[in-house]
Amino acid sequence: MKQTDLVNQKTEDLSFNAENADGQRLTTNHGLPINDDQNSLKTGERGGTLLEDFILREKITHFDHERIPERIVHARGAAAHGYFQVYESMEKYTKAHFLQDPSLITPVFVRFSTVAGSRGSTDLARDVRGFSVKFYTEQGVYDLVGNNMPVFFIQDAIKFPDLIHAVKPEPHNEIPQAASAHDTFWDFISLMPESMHMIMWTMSDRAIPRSYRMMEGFGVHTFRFINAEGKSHFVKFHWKPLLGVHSVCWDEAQKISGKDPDFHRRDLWEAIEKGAFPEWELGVQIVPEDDEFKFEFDLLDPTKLIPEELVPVKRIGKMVLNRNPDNFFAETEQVAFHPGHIVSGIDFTNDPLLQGRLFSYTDTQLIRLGGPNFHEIPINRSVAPVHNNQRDGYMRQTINKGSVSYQPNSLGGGCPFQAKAMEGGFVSHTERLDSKKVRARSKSFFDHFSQATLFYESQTEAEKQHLTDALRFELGKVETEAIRQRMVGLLAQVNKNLAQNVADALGLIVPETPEQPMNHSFAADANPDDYQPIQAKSAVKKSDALSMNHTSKDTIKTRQIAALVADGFDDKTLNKVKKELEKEGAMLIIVAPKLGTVKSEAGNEMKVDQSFLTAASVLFDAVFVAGGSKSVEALLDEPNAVEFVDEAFKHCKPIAAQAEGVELFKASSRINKELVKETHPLLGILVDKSAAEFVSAIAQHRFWEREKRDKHLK
Ligand code: HDD
Repeated sequence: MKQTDLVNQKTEDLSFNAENADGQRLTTNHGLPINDDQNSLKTGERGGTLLEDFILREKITHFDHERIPERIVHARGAAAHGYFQVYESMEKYTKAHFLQDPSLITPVFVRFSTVAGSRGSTDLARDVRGFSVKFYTEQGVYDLVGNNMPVFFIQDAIKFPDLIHAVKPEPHNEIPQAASAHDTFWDFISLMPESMHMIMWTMSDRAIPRSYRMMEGFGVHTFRFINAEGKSHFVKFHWKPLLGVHSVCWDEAQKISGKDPDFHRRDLWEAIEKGAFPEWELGVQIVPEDDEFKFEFDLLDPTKLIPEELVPVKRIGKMVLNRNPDNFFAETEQVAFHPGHIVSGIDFTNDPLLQGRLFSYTDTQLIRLGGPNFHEIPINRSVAPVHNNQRDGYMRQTINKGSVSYQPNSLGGGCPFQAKAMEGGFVSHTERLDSKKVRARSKSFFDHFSQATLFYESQTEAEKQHLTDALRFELGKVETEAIRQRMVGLLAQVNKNLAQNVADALGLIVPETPEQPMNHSFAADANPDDYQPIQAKSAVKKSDALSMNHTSKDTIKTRQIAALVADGFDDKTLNKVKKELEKEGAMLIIVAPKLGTVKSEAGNEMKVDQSFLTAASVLFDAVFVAGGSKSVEALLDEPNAVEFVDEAFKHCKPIAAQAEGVELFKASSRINKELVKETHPLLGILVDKSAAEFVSAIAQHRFWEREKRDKHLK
């Protein structure tokens, strides 16, 4: 069966609500055919409109109510349908039905998002990305509501509203949109040492992905797998993209935000439309219960990850996204995720961030979707049968029959009856709890820096440079000097060189003996000395998995390459390159001074895909300049063409030229003439090289070696 033909259970279920107007008459919402939808009912052609006009009223009223509140966080998103299949039965660890049988296909709906911006904001903000997966399993809906970073800013859900108030646009002037580079965010962070590990992630290039299809996903919290014997193992969830993990650079991100604020949304949509279905493997890190206290960090602390060197990630299945939604509002906007939607075989831990989330998500859907029946909205509807005694409420769709809506009952024959555990009935994991009721934080959560240091020190020099520059940018936008100074103090706890490099750019100094960072996560009456951060010794000094440099770089599938041409170009070589790139699953886009067609030096016509007015190098992964003296002459006369190459070079993308095409490189003010003379495959600059060499350069994604470096990036 072809994957495109895969009609899964959920697609069929959604089709019951699908509307198709092909060949149909226009009607009111109540089915009355409409004769005139162009004019309202009036007292004479030039007279007032009549209140009687029910067609006008219905149409305008519906329009007036078309919007629902956007999500308080993760408002901007894009989603797709697909399926998941496990590689081998996981029965040893979990009885979750969808993880037992490799031949079982489980439908999924996946929504990616940014966190801080509103619905209309740019895709390319420096931000965490949401990665939510809804599995429509035969035993009910399971939601894995994660992010593209494995840790979080805060340890306790009670701080979430504070975090979000701090990062959202400032309340007096609603500035800035979709950006953390402002005073309130860094004020909060500078007083929250527990956020430092997450700050390393958000200041890294992970916060500006090349594509949703090239991001990792993480469940963040430690969850539990429960097997048929009731035995529990701790588990951390990972999504590993088969295209590798790749980012853009910050200057590029800012430009893409202007050129195409829908860059990620469009990229996901187009890839699926072209049949290049994005794929991720589901990975798990499994920890036996007996090993709960084996680590120097607490498994319940969401600001910590388990280094893959300590517990390897086992890849247990694959997810493929193969269908775009039919309607953005009905599906992407109305989908309601909830970490509390679990299935038998999966359970929670006492992570205090997770525990708070278990309350928040239902609560938010009640206001966002308007009532308690949001589970009946087609995209949220379970494919497993739903029977219970919950009734009524706004917009109820189900017509429950009979007089019985209570348990126990005899009039309904005791139905719906409770399910035995062996029949899939959910049984909460039994956990021994012998404790006092306290409003407090565990001391095992007090090491705020060692994993931040581990992250920073696991990065390559280029990645450290980008992280340093991101902090310089963000703190450079902060107006209150005391906040910047506090941040430098916190960074000094992570890595002295990092703090020094950031401080230099801000015109600050790192104190010889930095002040003990302030922790504010304790009660008014507590003694602050009892709550100061501790420094644990990390069992791992460097973790390759934390650096994107170690990601897979063996494919150019779906990469977009711009070919710069004008009349008189050499089509023979261009066609060779095009064939080779397309063979590898990439796309060559013809960019020329104007739309229409270009004529090659051999007199052949070629369709132009984009002109220099609509295209920009930031929207591509690599650039090829075709040969042909007339073509190159025309391109040299086109300032946008020279800028195209110049910018692609600046953003460390592979650039290739054939024959006279090299003149465009020479015209660039940035490209060092010496580099062009020699041609440097190691720096991604290719002149008169084979198409195969170009392919392997594109697979490298970026050549950060081109960038100038700061000293002391240790
Ligand atoms: Fe959350 C949405 C991920 C902590 C409260 N969250 C939301 C979405 C994602 C996450 C991906 C978008 C879902 C969608 O696409 O519709 N959130 C996380 C992760 C967290 C996290 C990975 C930490 C590990 N969230 C978190 C906390 C709280 C919330 C601590 C509240 C105490 N999150 C919400 C929310 C949202 C939400 C307000 C907004 C829209 C929605 O739920 O449906 O309830």
